Amino acid sequence: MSYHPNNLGRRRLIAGSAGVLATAGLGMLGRSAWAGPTAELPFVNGHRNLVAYPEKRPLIVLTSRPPQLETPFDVFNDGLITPNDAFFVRYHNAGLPTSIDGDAHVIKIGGNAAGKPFELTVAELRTQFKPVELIAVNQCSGNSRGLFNPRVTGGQLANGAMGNARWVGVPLKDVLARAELKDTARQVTFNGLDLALFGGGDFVKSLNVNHAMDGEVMLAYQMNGADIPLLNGFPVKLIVPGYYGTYWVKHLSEIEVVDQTFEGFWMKPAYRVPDNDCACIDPGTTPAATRPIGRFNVRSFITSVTDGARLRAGRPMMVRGIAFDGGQGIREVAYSTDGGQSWQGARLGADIGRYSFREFTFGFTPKKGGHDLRVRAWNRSGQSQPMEALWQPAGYMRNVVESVKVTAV
Ligand SMILES: Nc1nc2c(c(=O)[nH]1)N[C@H]1C(S)=C(S)[C@@H](COP(=O)(O)O)O[C@H]1N2
Ligand SMILES: [Mo]
Repeated sequence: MSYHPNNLGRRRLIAGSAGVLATAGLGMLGRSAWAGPTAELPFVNGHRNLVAYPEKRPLIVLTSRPPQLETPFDVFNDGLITPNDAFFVRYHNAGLPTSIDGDAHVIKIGGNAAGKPFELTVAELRTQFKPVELIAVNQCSGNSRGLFNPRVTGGQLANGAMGNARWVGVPLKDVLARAELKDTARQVTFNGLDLALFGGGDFVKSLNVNHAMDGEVMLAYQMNGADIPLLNGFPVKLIVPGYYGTYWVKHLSEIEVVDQTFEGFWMKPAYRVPDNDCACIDPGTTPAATRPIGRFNVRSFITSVTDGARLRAGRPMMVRGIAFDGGQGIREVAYSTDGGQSWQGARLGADIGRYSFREFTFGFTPKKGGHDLRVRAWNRSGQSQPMEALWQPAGYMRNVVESVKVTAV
């Protein structure tokens, strides 16, 4: 049986036999059976292969088993919403589900602090609850890790492990209400269908119960008006607005309300940051204490001009980019064309939600010679981006003011 990129009802079947993915790995399939156009893309760390996986256009392959795919950065100049087929993919474990019936898929809700455990199919999730819609950025904690200096281990990502989508689903709060939480409830844990085949532990994440009940955390079953692509978590994915992607559990199958702080491997020791204001340390030192990674810090990127570009001297141009933060919303973006010596205000585009990318533009007429373009954003509580890169051992949370060097000829 072959793979069909179009809707098969609500079923996703990406391999003829369930064993194919497990034995061959998605990456191999991406390259052989379903290889789309492949190409090479210049990358800050050298060249990376572009490969088309199921339901995806050619994306930058970091690892094929498990699949880790990065969005080529020019996609972010096409619009504020990241198309489903261009959205980055990140998995920790190789045991991906290969066939899921999207309507019959069951989410189990229980745990020692749930008074009334129950099960819910995705069909019931769609029909028995009132849907909500939210535009929100998903960004991997390690987005831009490959730019760390000194270098750190882990996926050597450039800036494409992020994306902005319109999510439709049901507030987690409404689903948890049916479970009749006990007073002892402290955290809620989330597990998906993918399995650890080679150790490392099943990927399970947790949120404090008040966060889980905030009304914004969502069980999404739609992404940009379509079913969520399999590699992004079909048929249901946890949306944690403003928080790093690690909490956005895919193929969600188990929710447990528990009376303790959950400390499974992917909460501790993994995905923690130094417990201080900058979430950073000096290279070579050890943090005094750590905490689970939380909200996005403020970031901004020029998208219409790439580092190393050659521009036409004397010709007026419009420079465009995007900014976002952990949910306060972007208040201001400033730009510099002289490496940060002088700054002016950029024009902000429409506000389509405080968890979304926000567009900015500014006019620039380059004189002959080199220019160092920089942008810096502030959110509504005055938080901004550092001028010098901060460092931490896991390569999380880079948000330095980036430099785009161009030459006008
Ligand atoms: N089931 C499952 N969900 C997961 C993960 C995973 O390995 N398994 N990785 C998380 C991490 S670290 C990130 S960055 C996001 C990436 O979401 P995406 O692949 O849809 O872009 O998924 C999160 N949800
Ligand atoms: Mo991530």
